Amino acid sequence: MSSKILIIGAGGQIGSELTFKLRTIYGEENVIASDISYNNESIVNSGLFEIVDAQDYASIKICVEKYNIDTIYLMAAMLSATGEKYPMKAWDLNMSSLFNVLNLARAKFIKKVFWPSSIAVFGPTTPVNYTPQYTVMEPSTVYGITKQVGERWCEYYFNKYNVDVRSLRYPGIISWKTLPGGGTTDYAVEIYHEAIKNNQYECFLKADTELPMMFMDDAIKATINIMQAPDDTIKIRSSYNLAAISFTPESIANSIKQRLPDFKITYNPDYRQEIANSWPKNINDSYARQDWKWKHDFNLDEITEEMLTQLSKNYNQ
Ligand code: VAH
Repeated sequence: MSSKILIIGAGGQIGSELTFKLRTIYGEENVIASDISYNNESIVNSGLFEIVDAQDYASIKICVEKYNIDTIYLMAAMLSATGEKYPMKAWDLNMSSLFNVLNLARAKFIKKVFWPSSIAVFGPTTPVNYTPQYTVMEPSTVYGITKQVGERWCEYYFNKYNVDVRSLRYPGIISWKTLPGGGTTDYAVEIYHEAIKNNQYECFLKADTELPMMFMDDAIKATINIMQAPDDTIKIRSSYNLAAISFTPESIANSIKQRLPDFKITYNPDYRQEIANSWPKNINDSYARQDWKWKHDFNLDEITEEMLTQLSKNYNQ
């Protein structure tokens, strides 16, 4: 019998694309999208949708029982930049939503959980190059703290209550279908929109700020892969390092200039520079590649080609 899946936070950047992908794999009747609002009309109007408050255990449980859900992808969170503006809201949302879903699994209302962590779990004392799976982790953002603590709780619920929770430390993710919100890596999405609209972009990070990044298609592939992997191949129940490429604002601008020679980038670093400075430049994801055969597909120029092609259509250019 097919899985019955609930995506919490389906209106967001990753949640929306995950919803469409899961619908093609498991069938529309087996995938329920949910969010706190009806804002993402493409999600609301394209399949089963429910209003679910990730911070309200009863709200999630009602939906789980209504559709006989067995798997939850918890994609609702407050990201790094917004989290620094509203630290206690970020803590409350990111932690209460995780506990709600883990406790539903502990109580056997559901069988399986996906929960996204992030390279934001690493901090300024973490080795920045080829950052290993196991290393010093002193995150300096609230978002990073919630992800570090969340990883500890995921591993605890697996060891103590045998909850099948699986997790990935996502890098910055680039996509064109749904705008990201409140992230430090969002510049790598904004730059393509501005290139198409105005042929110029003022970047809020310095030119040489190297960060781990990934195209959305790779992030969705990794998420599906880890959730479909046989139980005995998942050796890490905190969260797996996950990597594809790393680049700087300067290198993404140079990639764009190969298609748009007159594109201009300027730099005006803001508070998000300090956040980016606390994160690794690139990630060692050898455990994911070894345990459940992860491999990425998209390099920077392929991402640029796809982003500019799709956004040109969206802006009717
Ligand atoms: C953020 N996009 O910028 C997220 C991500 C690695 C960064 O977790 O906050």
